[in-house]
Amino acid sequence: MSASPIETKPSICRFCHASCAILVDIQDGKAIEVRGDRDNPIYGGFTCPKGRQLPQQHSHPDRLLYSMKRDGSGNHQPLASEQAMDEVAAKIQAIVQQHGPRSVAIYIGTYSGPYLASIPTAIGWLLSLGSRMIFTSSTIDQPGKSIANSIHGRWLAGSYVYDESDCWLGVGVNPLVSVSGGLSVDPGRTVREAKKRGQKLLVIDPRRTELARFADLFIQPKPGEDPTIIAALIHVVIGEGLYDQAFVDANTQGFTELATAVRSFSPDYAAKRADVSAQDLRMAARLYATANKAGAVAGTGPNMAGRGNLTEYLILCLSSLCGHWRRAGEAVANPGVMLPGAIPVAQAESPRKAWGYGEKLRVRDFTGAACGLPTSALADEILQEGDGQIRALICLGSNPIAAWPDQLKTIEAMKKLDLLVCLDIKMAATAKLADYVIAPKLSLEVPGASTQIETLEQTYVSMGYAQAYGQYSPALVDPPSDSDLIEEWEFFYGLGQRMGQQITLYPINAETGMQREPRKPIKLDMVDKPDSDEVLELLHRGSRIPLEHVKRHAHGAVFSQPEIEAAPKQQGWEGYLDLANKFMLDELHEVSGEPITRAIDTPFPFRLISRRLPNVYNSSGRDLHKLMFKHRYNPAFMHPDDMNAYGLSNGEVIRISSDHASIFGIVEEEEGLREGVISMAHCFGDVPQQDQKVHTIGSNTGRLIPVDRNYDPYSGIPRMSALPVRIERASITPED
Ligand SMILES: Nc1nc2c(c(=O)[nH]1)N[C@H]1C(S)=C(S)[C@@H](COP(=O)(O)OP(=O)(O)OC[C@H]3O[C@@H](n4cnc5c(=O)[nH]c(N)nc54)[C@H](O)[C@@H]3O)O[C@H]1N2
Ligand SMILES: Nc1nc2c(c(=O)[nH]1)N[C@H]1C(S)=C(S)[C@@H](COP(=O)(O)OP(=O)(O)OC[C@H]3O[C@@H](n4cnc5c(=O)[nH]c(N)nc54)[C@H](O)[C@@H]3O)O[C@H]1N2
Ligand code: SF4
Ligand SMILES: [Mo]
Repeated sequence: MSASPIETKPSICRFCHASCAILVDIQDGKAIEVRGDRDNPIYGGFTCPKGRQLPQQHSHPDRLLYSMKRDGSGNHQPLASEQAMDEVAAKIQAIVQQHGPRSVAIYIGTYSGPYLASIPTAIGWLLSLGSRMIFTSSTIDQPGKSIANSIHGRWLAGSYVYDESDCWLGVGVNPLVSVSGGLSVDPGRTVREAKKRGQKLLVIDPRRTELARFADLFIQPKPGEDPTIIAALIHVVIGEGLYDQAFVDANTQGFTELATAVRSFSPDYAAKRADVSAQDLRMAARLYATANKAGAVAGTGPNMAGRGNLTEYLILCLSSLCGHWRRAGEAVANPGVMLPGAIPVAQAESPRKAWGYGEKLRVRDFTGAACGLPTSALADEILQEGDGQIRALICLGSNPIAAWPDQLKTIEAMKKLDLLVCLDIKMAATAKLADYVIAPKLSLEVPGASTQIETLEQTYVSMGYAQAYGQYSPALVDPPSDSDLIEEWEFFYGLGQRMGQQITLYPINAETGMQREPRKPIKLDMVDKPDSDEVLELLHRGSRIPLEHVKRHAHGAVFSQPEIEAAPKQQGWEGYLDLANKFMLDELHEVSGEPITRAIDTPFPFRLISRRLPNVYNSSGRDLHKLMFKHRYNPAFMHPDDMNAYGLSNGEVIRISSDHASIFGIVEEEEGLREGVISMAHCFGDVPQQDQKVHTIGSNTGRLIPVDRNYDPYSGIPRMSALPVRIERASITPED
């Protein structure tokens, strides 16, 4: 029998947020190979190993083909998706009747992003139920960004993206691995092209990262010292008169207070404290301030290492001092494709309140905040009995047991729930404890669009596309035969239908980025169910380029005409950017009062820092053999001198202990690390009963992190990087 022909179709990779343009070979209705699409105008054929494993992900033997229900003995049995929705709806109704809508919460994680209808439908459903208990992974990621954006104010002509900047400052961000931080389109090529143009790249990271190898200036500080370092840069910019006086006078408030607040952060002081060179700090400040166009991005490291709001706030202040915002008469990078049309104006929208509103939590005095409700408090909100206790949790493309800080508390909380529902493609650590696991379709089985990266502009400074780029992909393949899969949005829609609800899809509120035309909320037809393409159309209503135009370009396109320039400030406009938020300057004052310490002199002589690995995406990818060919665990990377001091060699098992818990780690040397630092990826391992399998499943760094100490008062994020730990040799025989 001859093989059936192979058909090749363009699409969008949705293994991670980066939305790379791909070509998919399809045979007998199945994806068999994925590669980069060279005909795409911006991605130009780039993919990473994860994306190329999409076919294996789709046909993985462990992939759930049916929704599952936990029986009395804790085992899961398949059930029809309609039946699952009937039962979950009935259970939620009963819980709401007895305990009120607030007892129902959702936790939205990374795999909600690629499916554009997921988040709006989930949120629309919950709000219509009367609950505002919406938690996302953003508050255990880079919550400092949303807080800082709010209290600093927004520049309505937007920021400069990497591709147009003459100088770029990356603080604890590693786009060459994370495809994040404003470099989501073929980051390697983007960096090389910028270097060719003469861009000055400044990198601050305790690890000589893949990005740092391209840096003109690499500063390798002690972890957790970013506020001090950025304050020192501001000290130099002000002290040497390098700031943009006209911009500061016209658009900011608080210059004098900021200048006073950074006075004690001289380069010499910061250098001593962070253990870097004072001359490098001066040089970094000069390069950044004197650039024509510049951008600065902090990543997860500094947001997790304590005082993340302050780091992010000081970075915004630094950019505002230097006037590094898009000016009147300059063309915007992306007038908008899936986003509404830009109406950029070179003026500031004044600061907003960043916390102290909305829902009040019962633990640690948390309230609603610009970053959303603190996910780090969710386990306690579930565990703490009494009025307001959360009893039902729906996890949307998320995995609390792998991802949340304080893993042991998280496990306890998941077990305590009256109802735990996970929408997951496999029996992940959290799904294994769920009452219901809803099995979704995977990316190549559903339509999608490149909207995710474009929309980043509205939350994160200096992110989004550098061009008016857009792509749409139809569903390319059918789900495996003999399966019963639904899309995530259909699950929430199904609950809404059963519970007699009206679901409304709300547009996101831009907190940064340039001003754009507003979008309207959309009421879903709850009688005549729309199909996924119709929902996509609805979600893109008001986009500058109608989705149907984007659809005409199967390989994606750049829609740049007409060029849009930032308008000058309106007469009498009074909006301003705040350089002197009281809470932030008080916190900076606290920093200046801290003693300069050496970790080595304490019972916890190492600092455990966060990092990402190229071939996994948080807890996804670990089960794909081609991605984990070297090892299936998350190595504990250490400096060779530290390993020598402990007599350790590659592959040896150590016990890593914080003042909260212990985990195993498998040592691997990395020359590019600072001494005294252990660098380890998150979202590995499983429940403690599986700890001995460290060689095949790795271990969970989240277990080492307490949530009720050293936490941020607004976002709740505890110290998840720069965590004090000690190590000792351990012995474990590898299991298979
Ligand atoms: N210690 C420590 N902890 C961390 C971090 C750290 O650096 N250090 N990083 C934090 C960050 S930045 C984040 S964003 C969070 C991540 O937090 P989460 O989003 O909660 O964790 P993920 O592992 O990304 O969970 C994704 C889940 O979605 C499932 N999945 C995969 N594909 C699909 C799909 O197509 N559809 C659906 N419905 N599900 C799918 C996966 O099997 C997995 O269970 O972790 C945080 N936790
Ligand atoms: N391949 C891959 N890509 C991913 C992910 C993945 O798991 N794998 N996860 C995705 C997610 S959810 C997110 S949020 C993004 C995150 O994207 P990034 O923020 O770029 O994440 P990382 O690559 O971990 O880079 C963080 C850097 O912070 C440094 N660091 C740690 N502590 C400190 C500190 O105290 N100060 C300073 N200055 N630096 C510090 C680390 O050494 C590391 O180089 O990546 C996304 N992309
Ligand atoms: S970077 Fe992300 S979107 Fe691009 S190929 Fe890799 S996994 Fe897919
Ligand atoms: Mo993240």
